[in-house]
Amino acid sequence: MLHLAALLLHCLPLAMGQYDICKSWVTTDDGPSWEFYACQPKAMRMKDYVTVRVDPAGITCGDPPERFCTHENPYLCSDECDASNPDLAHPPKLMFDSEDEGLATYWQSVTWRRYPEPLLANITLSWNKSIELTDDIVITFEYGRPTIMMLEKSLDNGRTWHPYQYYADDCMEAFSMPARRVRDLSTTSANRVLCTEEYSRWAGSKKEKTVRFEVRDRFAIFAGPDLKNMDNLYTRLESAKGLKDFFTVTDLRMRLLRPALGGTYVQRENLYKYFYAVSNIEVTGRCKCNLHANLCTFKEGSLQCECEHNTTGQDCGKCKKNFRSRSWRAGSYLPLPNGSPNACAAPGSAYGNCECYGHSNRCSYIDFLNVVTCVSCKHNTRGQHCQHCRLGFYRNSSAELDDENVCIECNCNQIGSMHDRCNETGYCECKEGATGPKCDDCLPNYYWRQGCFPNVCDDELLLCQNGGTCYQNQRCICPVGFKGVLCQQSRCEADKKDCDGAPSAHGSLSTVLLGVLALHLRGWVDL
Ligand SMILES: *[C@@H]1O[C@H](CO)[C@@H](O)[C@H](O)[C@H]1NC(C)=O
Ligand SMILES: *[C@@H]1O[C@H](CO)[C@@H](O)[C@H](O)[C@H]1NC(C)=O
Ligand SMILES: *[C@@H]1O[C@H](CO)[C@@H](O)[C@H](O)[C@H]1NC(C)=O
Ligand SMILES: *[C@@H]1O[C@H](CO)[C@@H](O)[C@H](O)[C@H]1NC(C)=O
Ligand SMILES: *[C@@H]1O[C@H](CO)[C@@H](O)[C@H](O)[C@H]1NC(C)=O
Ligand SMILES: [Ca+2]
Repeated sequence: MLHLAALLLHCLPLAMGQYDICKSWVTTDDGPSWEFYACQPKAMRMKDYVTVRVDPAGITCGDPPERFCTHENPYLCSDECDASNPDLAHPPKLMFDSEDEGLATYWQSVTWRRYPEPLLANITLSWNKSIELTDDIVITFEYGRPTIMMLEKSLDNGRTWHPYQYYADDCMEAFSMPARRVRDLSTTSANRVLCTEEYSRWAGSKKEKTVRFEVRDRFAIFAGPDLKNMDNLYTRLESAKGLKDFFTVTDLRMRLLRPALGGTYVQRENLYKYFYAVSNIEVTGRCKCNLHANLCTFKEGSLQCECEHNTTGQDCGKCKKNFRSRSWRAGSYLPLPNGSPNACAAPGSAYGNCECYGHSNRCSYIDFLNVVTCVSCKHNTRGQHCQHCRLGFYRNSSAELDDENVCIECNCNQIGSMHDRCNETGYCECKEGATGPKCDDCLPNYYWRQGCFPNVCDDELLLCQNGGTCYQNQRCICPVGFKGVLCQQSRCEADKKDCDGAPSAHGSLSTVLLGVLALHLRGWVDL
């Protein structure tokens, strides 16, 4: 079987499908060897791998059992939802089953019996895996599409959410946004989040059932109407910032904000015809494997890329152990048509095990020490294996040795610290009076003035004399007639006679204090 696979790989023309294979066994002048290509898994029906959650609790109909009507037949309310009867229940899983012979199975909400309180429901789809959308998201509503809804997405397994598209029969009224159509977007606005009125207007509940998130129309901006020019799309996906991420999701959420009304007004006397019913949610996409895998399998409840190119991780987002002689990189669609694998590499064979943790891709042999050492370590690392942090940096304890963020700058305050080095937890060594991890604070009784200086005066330690008052612990404000740092000296200009007399009783103390102060004040008195 393996032989056959190898043979097939060898024989299959590359043109069969773009980026379909990760490697092939080729014969060159130097003999046969593997050649590597950028590769990606096939697109799949992602609804088969999804976990769904519907909020709030109690929004699914049937507990207690409830009757409902339809817009077509508002006074013949014979339909019943009963969660305890499998034939009459409408649980969330019916949005993802395969429909037999046209008989729609659907999730259904409770009716709008609490009107005018809004009827709100969230349907959250989670994959626990990054997915790249390759076709439209299509949501099918039985009994009418919502008049207001919103699509949100997450890229980090539901930790943060972002608007993806707004839907309303009146965008201005519902979201204060002008109505736009995806078809009217241009190459520079292909990843714009917009509000559309195309899927919310009443057209009879049987006729128009679908709400779309138009992936194809956005692709067509680059690839042309029939998506014939995929090369152009792939080129743009590599070069336009944020474009790839725009089509990438780990989770999707439909926020249903107002049901179909079947007319302009809500008929209060018959609220049993207002509810949501979703029969299908189609999401077509491929696992995001960073162009390092062409297979994605469902294992232990989650999708996982089968990584090639000596990469590993759920998305092939890092290099395998012992293949870290250069930093990990995603594969690239460019140059066309086969792209670049950007494979992780084992340390060069010439230098047995020169491990640089991905911070250098060069090793050198130092003759007189008889060691092989990494050259030009990047990411602020140093050492034979780039395993230490440069001076002025410290080890990031939450990062692996091969992480680009492994070394964090000490950032010692230049004035407050002795030097720009810090200890293993990022603490700098402070000069006298300074404190704090970066030495940018002062100890009590010191104040900051381009460094920490002791207080000149305060209410406890050093009092201003002769009725002077302490100003911001920095200087004494002296009463008329006195001067000096502590107001210890009387002014004599007014009455020369006094100056000829003996110094005041406090003279000797003042002199001592002045001496102490002079030491501390040198730094700022003349500033
Ligand atoms: C739906 O989700 C949004 C966040 O995406 C949240 O603010 C809102 O309260 C949720 N609504 C319901 C009905 O759970
Ligand atoms: C998500 O996927 C990861 C990696 O496959 C797995 O370790 C984790 O248990 C999964 N989490 C959930 C909630 O399924
Ligand atoms: C990955 O490592 C294996 C050895 O385990 C090697 O044979 C193969 O060529 C490597 N692949 C790439 C793409 O470097
Ligand atoms: C430490 O490393 C982690 C993991 O890479 C990173 O998320 C974090 O930002 C790093 N911390 C700093 C301060 O750079
Ligand atoms: C770093 O210095 C701080 C403050 O002096 C100290 O609390 C901490 O224990 C030191 N860390 C190490 C690893 O020495
Ligand atoms: Ca169904």
